Amino acid sequence: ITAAAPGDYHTYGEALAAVAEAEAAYPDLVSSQVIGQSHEGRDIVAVKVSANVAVDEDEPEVLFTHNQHAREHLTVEMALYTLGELTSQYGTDPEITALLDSREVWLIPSVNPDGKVYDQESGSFRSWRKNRQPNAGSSSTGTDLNRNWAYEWGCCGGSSGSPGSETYRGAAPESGPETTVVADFVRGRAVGGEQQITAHIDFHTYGELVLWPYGFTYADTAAGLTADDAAAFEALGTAMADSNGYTPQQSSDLYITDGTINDWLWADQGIFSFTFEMYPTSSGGGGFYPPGDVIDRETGRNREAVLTLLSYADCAYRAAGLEG
Ligand code: 0X9
Ligand code: CA
Ligand code: ZN
Repeated sequence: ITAAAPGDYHTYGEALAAVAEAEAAYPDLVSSQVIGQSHEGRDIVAVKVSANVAVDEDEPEVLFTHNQHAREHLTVEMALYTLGELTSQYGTDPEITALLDSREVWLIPSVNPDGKVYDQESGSFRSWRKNRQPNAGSSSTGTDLNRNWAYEWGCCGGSSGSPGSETYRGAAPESGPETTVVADFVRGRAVGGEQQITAHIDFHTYGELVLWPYGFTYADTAAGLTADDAAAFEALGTAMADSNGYTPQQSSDLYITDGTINDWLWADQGIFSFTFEMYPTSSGGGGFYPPGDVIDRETGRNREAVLTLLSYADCAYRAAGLEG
């Protein structure tokens, strides 16, 4: 397998340019906004895609987050694929047309722009994972944003308190500015006390997995996660995995994590929140840096899974045959 070159993937700047192009080409469908800045001051952008995009309609909202981990560049391509597919197929594909007529989609193509730039800016990739925030009293840089969320932060041996670790949880929950920006955006989607976002995927690489909460405990049910909730997660996660060939499992079955976005979005915000680990599997395929010629195949591979999540955004329990 040929290793990827940094030029095989959109840079942060090129990704923002692609968003701006989509917004210009489809002004009734696409609207982007800067929701805050990274540690180094780069814009973190959220892209809304829906019919009548300028109006906040009373429709279920679905969030897709990408690139919490710097080197997982394929996930940014996934955001651009979804944006391209939804826009180009609206009014042509009946399923996409019906979904954009009844849902509001939010894409955050890069949660960690500083890390992405750092990983990609020199002639060769740096295998960087965390953000680029300095740590007081340490020469090590960076927080693992996916250990920095404010639910059961650092509870359970699923993160590290050492700044040099790849899974450093940060000095406090939401100490990473990028975590706070996205968490504030989510909190801001509550209207009259009701969270409008009902479903979410956080895209990572790699492993070809569909994962759901909790990550902090091996227990199948726990505080805030009833048997009905767990059944809905499993049914919807399995339905999505049936379409892309990934392996579905509770995230703790992979390994214990604490302070992840999935656990916070579910426990604190009541959002059906999944992690997708994209191509490749753990053996072969180029690891974090698959060659650019797999991008179309491996983003398009998730088309049906994304549409399935959108279709159940009115009631995830329906996937398990439950009323909710
Ligand atoms: O460890 C992570 O943050 C994710 N994997 S990655 O290789 N992209 O870093 C997985 C998080 C999902 N949660 C659990 N596995 N508990
Ligand atoms: Ca709408
Ligand atoms: Zn990751």
